[in-house]
Amino acid sequence: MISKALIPVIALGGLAYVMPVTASNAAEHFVAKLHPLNADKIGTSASGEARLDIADGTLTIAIDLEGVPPGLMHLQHFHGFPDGKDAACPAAGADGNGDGYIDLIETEPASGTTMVPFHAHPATLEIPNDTYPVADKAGAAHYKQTESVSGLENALKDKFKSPVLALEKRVIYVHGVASGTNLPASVQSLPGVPAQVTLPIACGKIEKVN
Ligand SMILES: [Cu+2]
Repeated sequence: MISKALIPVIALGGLAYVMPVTASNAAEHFVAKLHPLNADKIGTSASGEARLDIADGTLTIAIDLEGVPPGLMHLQHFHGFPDGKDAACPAAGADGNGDGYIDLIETEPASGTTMVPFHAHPATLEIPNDTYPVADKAGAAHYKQTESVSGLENALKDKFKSPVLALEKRVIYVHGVASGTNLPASVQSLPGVPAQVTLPIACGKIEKVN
């Protein structure tokens, strides 16, 4: 039988292993409050929060959404400028062609380009993918994924010559309305991708928190 007198000794021994915490493995935390885009046009107001945490070389991303068009998959990414310019969500004036919609192409001057996808394999940087989250019938969607920071940085270096995550300089976008949604032909998208898939429905600036 183990004497109770031994327990404090064991506890102290454990403490000695936990003590040498250095700055290099301190966790970093980021949050993006996601605000609706095009809500007056699509008839639903999408909002939510993204949390990004970096610890021990791993990025953990969690995104919770409500009010998104229900029952369909929503593309979500961080967008930004590979040259390090600070990205922002679009102002109301971003609707350059005046059709009442802020489409994906019209977000580029403020927000830059699509960089990292939030689906099952972010470090692939593959934008077309069928593993983005699917909203439930009530318009809620939840996403949680981990990815290697070095894997992401290597991929960013290869694709954009920009080997840094620089999360505070990025914005998060959520996209997509039902495929049957009637959009004017003036709503621009990526080549070969229906505007319904890429229409921005929420955006939030990533900010560092303690
Ligand atoms: Cu995007």
